[in-house]
Amino acid sequence: MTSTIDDRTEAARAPQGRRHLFSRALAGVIAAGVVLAVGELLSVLIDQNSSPFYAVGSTTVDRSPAWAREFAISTFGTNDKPALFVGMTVLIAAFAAVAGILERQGAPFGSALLMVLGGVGVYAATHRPSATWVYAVPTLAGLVVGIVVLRILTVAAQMPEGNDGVDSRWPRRKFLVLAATAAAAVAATGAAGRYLGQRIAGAVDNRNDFAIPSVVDKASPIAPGTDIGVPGGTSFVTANDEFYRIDTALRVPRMTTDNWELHIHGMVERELTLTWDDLVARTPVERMITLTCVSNEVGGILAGNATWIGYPIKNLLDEVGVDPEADMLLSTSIDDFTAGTPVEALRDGRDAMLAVAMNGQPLPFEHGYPVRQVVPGLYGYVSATKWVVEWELTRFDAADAYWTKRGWAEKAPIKTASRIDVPAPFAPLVPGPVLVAGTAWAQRRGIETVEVRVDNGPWEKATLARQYTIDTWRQWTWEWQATPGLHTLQVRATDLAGNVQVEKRMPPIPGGATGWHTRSFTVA
Ligand SMILES: Nc1nc2c(c(=O)[nH]1)N[C@H]1C(S)=C(S)[C@@H](COP(=O)(O)O)O[C@H]1N2
Ligand SMILES: [Mo]
Repeated sequence: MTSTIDDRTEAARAPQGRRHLFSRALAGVIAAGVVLAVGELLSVLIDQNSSPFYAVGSTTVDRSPAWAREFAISTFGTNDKPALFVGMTVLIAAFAAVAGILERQGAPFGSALLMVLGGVGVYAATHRPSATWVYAVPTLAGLVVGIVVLRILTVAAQMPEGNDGVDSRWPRRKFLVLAATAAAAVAATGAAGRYLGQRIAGAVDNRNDFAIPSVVDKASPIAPGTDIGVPGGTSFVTANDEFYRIDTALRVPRMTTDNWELHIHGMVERELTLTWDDLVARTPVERMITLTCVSNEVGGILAGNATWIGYPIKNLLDEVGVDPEADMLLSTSIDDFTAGTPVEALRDGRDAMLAVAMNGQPLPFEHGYPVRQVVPGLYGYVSATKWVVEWELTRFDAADAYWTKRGWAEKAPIKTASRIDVPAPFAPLVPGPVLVAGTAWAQRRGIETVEVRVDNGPWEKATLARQYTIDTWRQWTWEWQATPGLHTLQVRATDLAGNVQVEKRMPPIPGGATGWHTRSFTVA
């Protein structure tokens, strides 16, 4: 079948060969795209975990060791998911291009390679939590269509070109037409899959129709002097669309209040399954609480403060009657993330709640719609389960939660922390008074003092904004008489329990980073 090419002179063969190589590679990439798109479309009918692309991505996330998560978060921040998708796409495209180049009419090496790729998809899909053999169907069907496409494109790419100038244009044009058709099909199928997925859930409408529960036990108003509004500083309340997002969900679960239920079981006197109506029949409270991620580096931005409306967890625990031997509430989300929270922390009087509203809005899908946990004083991974659907009362010596299995600490109270927000890094400064400002937090303990020092000089007390509660962060300012040259500013906080922020630089694993936030400035 390559005889036509072999008949040519050396001179004619070179560009021809390169073009064929490109066409073949493209054919492989398109075929792989078809596998994924068809898989995606069919997964809509089964479960998003049965989509090959999603399943492989989620498996990668779940099987990543602790250092890989820290690398991803410290390198890409909250863009860790797009980064994973881009990485996967590049890898799959490279693999598929090789498959396309290897494919021959009589020797389907490329098809074999696609099957290997498909095998990875089938493996990932059928090994997702709660998967059955049906989860293999989208990938397998995609594989069949993808291989057919690869065969057709390979034949088209190998069409002998006529010796006269007119005919020789046809095979290439035909290939281009086929390629364009396949690409359009890929795009259309992918889009249809995504669209259908969202529509079927009906979640967007459900959220739009959501009625915020009315609350009697409201959060106290923000007194003057709490949010001092330094230009460029961190605002006291974090807007929902600016609130940091950290989770393992490659696709945000789109639940509705209709399909939400919380099943409470384990070491309890009475099992209980709460529907949405059951939940909202209870009495909600409104509180302002600052959340913090254990992966937050010293000076990092993985913390946010919001007003939450929710149902006290303590009341629900009282309802089911917790066995005195149970010391852990293992909460599970719809996508099988788990957190282990000390029962003690849920009953000691702090405002631990099943939250349903955030800053006067229904929870954004990214932040757990329709129900998530909010527990003051504990890092999110041990307490803040979003899309929560199951509670098991158990023991720390009997169960391990998602991140604990991967090397993080079993219990994780938030560490006393402070950071410099203003001036921004590399801000051009001139000698004279410079307003330095920032935030400090020590949820459950509260901030007592914040101190700043320049070039390792004596610590000087910053001016604190009014403390809202011990469960929220606190703003501070300090006036610096800047002199020309390069200077290093450092900040540390002391909480109301007398703990000085730990100086020693430690990474986030296993229980949260420590160290004093440092920023250098050139004053000219
Ligand atoms: N379902 C689910 N809930 C989760 C997580 C997750 O991966 N899945 N991550 C936790 C972590 S590590 C943190 S820090 C908080 C972050 O909440 P946010 O994204 O609303 O800021 O959610 C917690 N709840
Ligand atoms: Mo986190």
